[in-house]
Amino acid sequence: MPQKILLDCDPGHDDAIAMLLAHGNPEIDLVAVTTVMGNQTLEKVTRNALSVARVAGITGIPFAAGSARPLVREIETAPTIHGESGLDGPELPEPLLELDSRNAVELIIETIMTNEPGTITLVPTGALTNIALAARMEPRIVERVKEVVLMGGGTNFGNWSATAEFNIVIDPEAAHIVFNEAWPLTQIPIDVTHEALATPDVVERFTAIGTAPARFVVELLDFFGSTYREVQGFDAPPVHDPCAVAYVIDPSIFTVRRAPITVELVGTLTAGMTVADFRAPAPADCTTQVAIGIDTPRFWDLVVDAVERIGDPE
Ligand SMILES: [Ca+2]
Repeated sequence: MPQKILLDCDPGHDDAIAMLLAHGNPEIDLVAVTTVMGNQTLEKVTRNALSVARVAGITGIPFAAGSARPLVREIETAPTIHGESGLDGPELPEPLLELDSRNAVELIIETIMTNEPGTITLVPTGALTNIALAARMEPRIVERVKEVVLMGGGTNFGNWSATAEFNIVIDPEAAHIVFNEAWPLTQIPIDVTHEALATPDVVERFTAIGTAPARFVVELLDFFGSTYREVQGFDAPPVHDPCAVAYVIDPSIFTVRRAPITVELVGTLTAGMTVADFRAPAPADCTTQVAIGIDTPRFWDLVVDAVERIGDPE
């Protein structure tokens, strides 16, 4: 049986590729997509999600928009990395799907409460605002979800500050809620996603597929590669978000370590940092774990295979 996931995202180049992986991989049943401000404004990332749905041929599932700003802090977006649209590079087709009338938070709650307990995995690849609000609005989702597998944070370094990663630092209060609920949670931090690099040989594999969705990926990676080179000094762009989907498909691609993890809210140099306590043994009631290693070739095999399987939807 394919695993049911709800993808909560802010597309975003790597979010778009996470959508393609979730849609194209036969082990995953993508049941809903929700959006949250982050890489760009809520309006822009929501339109991007719907455009990607058209490129990938995703139909018949709800897409809902959620939080337009963080819980406490002022909104901060990432045009230096993702461009003015949030998904600069490829031409973004006019969406065919209509947005669901529910708020993302309602859709997250309804999806978890109307499916069998232990069957829905939440995969957040943006700020954790929607997920935190859902946990507060309907606390029963915490024991009813299968797992939360999120991309965000850094164990040993940051990318938006010296110590903090973008998804967490733009809404650290929301992240604090999500990391401290009692649900099983797997963190995929930048320590491992910085090894998921779209090197020229990877880009060549997408080029060789020759379909419209594959060309879309190549154009995404071209733009993402240029900003990562200029702004962050990378030779090839780290493709963060599909790593969380890949973990759901095949956890053996990652090495994980069980540890209590929480989020710094008050540090003058460390606000928004995820703090994993690696002192052994982890407490018996610890429900969190963090990825500390990735098998990068097997990760790319999954993504290339998924894009190949999507074919040419239009
Ligand atoms: Ca993202």
